[in-house]
Amino acid sequence: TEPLPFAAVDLGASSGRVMVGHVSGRGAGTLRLEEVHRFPNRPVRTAGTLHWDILSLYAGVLDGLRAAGAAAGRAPASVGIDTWAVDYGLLDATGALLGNPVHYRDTRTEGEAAKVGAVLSPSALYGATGLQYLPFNTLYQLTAAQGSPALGAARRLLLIPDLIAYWLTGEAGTELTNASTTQLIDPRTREWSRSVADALGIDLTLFAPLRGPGDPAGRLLPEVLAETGLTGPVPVTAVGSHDTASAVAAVPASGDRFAYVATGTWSLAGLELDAPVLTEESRSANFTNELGVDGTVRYLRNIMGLWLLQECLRTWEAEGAPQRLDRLLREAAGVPGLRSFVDADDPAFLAPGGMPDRIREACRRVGGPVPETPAEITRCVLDSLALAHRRAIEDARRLSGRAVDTVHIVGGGAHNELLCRLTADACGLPVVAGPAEAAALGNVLVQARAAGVVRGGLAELRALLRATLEPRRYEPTRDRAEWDRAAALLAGEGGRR
Ligand code: ADP
Ligand code: LRH
Repeated sequence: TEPLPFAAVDLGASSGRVMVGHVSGRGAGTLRLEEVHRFPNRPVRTAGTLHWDILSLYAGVLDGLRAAGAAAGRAPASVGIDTWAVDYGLLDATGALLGNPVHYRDTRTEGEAAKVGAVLSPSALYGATGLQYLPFNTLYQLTAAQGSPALGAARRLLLIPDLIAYWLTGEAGTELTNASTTQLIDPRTREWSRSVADALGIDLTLFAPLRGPGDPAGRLLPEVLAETGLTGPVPVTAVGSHDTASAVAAVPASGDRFAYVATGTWSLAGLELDAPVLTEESRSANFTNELGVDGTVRYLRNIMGLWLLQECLRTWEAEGAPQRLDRLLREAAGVPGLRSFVDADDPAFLAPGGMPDRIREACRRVGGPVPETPAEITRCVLDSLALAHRRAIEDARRLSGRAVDTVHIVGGGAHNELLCRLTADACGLPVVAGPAEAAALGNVLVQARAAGVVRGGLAELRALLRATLEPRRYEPTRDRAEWDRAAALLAGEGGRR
């Protein structure tokens, strides 16, 4: 019963990392997570199109697997891969990649919703797929690409984690949790929606067969073993390959009266349910039903997230006034709260570039004072995110009928004490913050269960997390009047938009 090492490859929009989870099933089980490699994820624009630098990310994965072997003193018992959702690579008949995957923030899908809407009404599409309208859902990327030489030559479409797995193993599959973000899956049957694909002329045979979290996904190829110095065989296991699916699997909640906010580049705020909510009310509130580990549904809203702050930092650095995040957050804690805030769901913030000015402009629209200094802008972003978290959680409760007594914050934003405190205050609920590396932990636990090292459902995996982690707890202040006023003001502004 020595702990076994499981390698989690977790690629986020801001950084990629490879972690080793040491898991044993002794007694109630033990779990220790070790970061062995982290590398930046920098999108690249060429000829007007924003791409992921996929080969650089893959090189980071190989470096990470080598580091995982060195750290554990042996090859991992298995490898699991999770990444951001919706994006894909196309392969030709020989299995070669047809161009760099396009970034979901690229503008090629502008106008696609209207085109698709003329064929399938938004209600029909929501009824069939349960997915929130986001301009970059794979469905719109594919209709935008129709007629392109690359799509014409493509014989396979692999979502990003499946593409990495293909390069590592030579085997192609489509993992279900991530497939549900394509807007081509029916969340009731958890199978492809042929009616939607047929109506839009999308060729479902491009997708490799579906596989689910815990399914075997091949073994590292000899060339990969040689490059990473690992001794085989090393199996690859499908996990919740959508990073948010893995992150929510690792929310250390007990019972079901919890909401979560997975905060990184995005804030994904909502509930874990047993069945999708496909009502018209849910559609107009822009709630999504993504598929989770163990037959669950993630009922949530995408909120612009810490992207707002990441982009401000990038702008300030480019302007020659770089800011340190820790100092900025300390200063922001001293700025009076709720003076200026914006609608953090506003699609106007989706594209990169010029974020401080776009935030100031949005503040003018709401009508409050315009934040000037980096600390004021940071405070505005965090107040706005807290308001958006509150609105998403309130809407999710109302639309699903589920009671909530705790909000769990996981992902990189769990390190941000001010954001956690403001979210507790805005929601009027206790916030439990951590783990920050929830996606990697969910990835590791699903592998360890598939290997028979730990047993049980999500409740048992979460009990193991609670036994081994020390999350921080933030109690809400009693006075919510200011938050109520700000929320009402924003609701008015949303109505005018
Ligand atoms: P992604 O997976 O989308 O790349 P992460 O979950 O890694 O994102 O979260 C990254 C974000 O977390 C950063 O942009 C930053 O705002 C926040 N973050 C990470 N570490 C800290 C920290 N020590 N203090 C405050 N915020 C942090
Ligand atoms: C978070 C995430 C989110 C998706 C977005 C594209 O990393 O996977 O769940 O909506 O990226």
